[in-house]
Amino acid sequence: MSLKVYINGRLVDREDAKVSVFDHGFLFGDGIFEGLRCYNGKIFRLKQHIDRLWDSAKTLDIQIPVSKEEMSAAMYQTLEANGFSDAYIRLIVTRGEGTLGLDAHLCKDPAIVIIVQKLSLYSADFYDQGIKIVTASTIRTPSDSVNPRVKSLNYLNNIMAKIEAYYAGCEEALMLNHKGDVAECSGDNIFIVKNGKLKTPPTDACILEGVTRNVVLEICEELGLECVEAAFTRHDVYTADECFLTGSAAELIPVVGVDGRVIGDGKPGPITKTILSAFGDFVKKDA
Ligand code: PXG
Repeated sequence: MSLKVYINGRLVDREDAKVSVFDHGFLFGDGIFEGLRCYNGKIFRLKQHIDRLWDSAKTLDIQIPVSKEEMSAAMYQTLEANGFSDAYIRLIVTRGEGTLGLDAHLCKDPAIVIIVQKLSLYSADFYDQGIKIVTASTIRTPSDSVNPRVKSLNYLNNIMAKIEAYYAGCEEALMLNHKGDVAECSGDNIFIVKNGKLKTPPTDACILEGVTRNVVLEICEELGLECVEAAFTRHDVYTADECFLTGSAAELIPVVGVDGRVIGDGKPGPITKTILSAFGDFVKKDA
């Protein structure tokens, strides 16, 4: 059976899932998206993803043509049409068809696309042994440009950083902000651990406020682990005891090397493992 893709209220076969070349999402990256997970038939942190999508739309002045409830129902409908109870969901809203010019107000009908997929981003080895990352020369856009808190379709900055990681033989790229502080990775948020305490960059450090990041903050509170949202630099990453990344696709992945330096003893640390296992429990409990 061919994969069914949702486009503007219709479920179509993958081969027929097409949008107009005049769509500003295609012409300019003018749109927004979310990457969600469905575990055991329930979309994880659905409200947080939907709220973030609506916030992104507000800033970009895109009028989403359905209600939050309708959008949620459309995702469940797409999962059901494909018989998936565990899946990765890509939800996309573009500004819709317009002219070749930049005028956003000529785009009258924002388009909604939902793609569901079976997914595991990194191999099991990476979760057991950790990944290596490298600092990219491409920085996050400052918040007075398109704010990185907007999950827009324009991911070229992140893609450039990921290309740098590829050529450096690393799995992810560490991105700094315009102040030189650590922001996040190309598609994941970052946490470091030092002397039993966790740290992650604050939301004003030019990061996407990750849903998984926020779940980890909750888990730390539940487990009585101290975790602060505070600015830090690469020095803090180099000298950390442990480091890990978070994202809906990757969930939680240990980092054991950065810019050629070994983090801690070069193996996923105890706090990372504790949170990784708590995350698994959290997902099951929530699902
Ligand atoms: N930062 C950025 C820049 C992201 O794009 C995250 C953090 C994690 O956010 P959530 O809400 O998922 O915890 C993301 C996630 C990929 C990929 O291939 C990642 C994302 C989107 C598309 C692809 O790793 N976004």
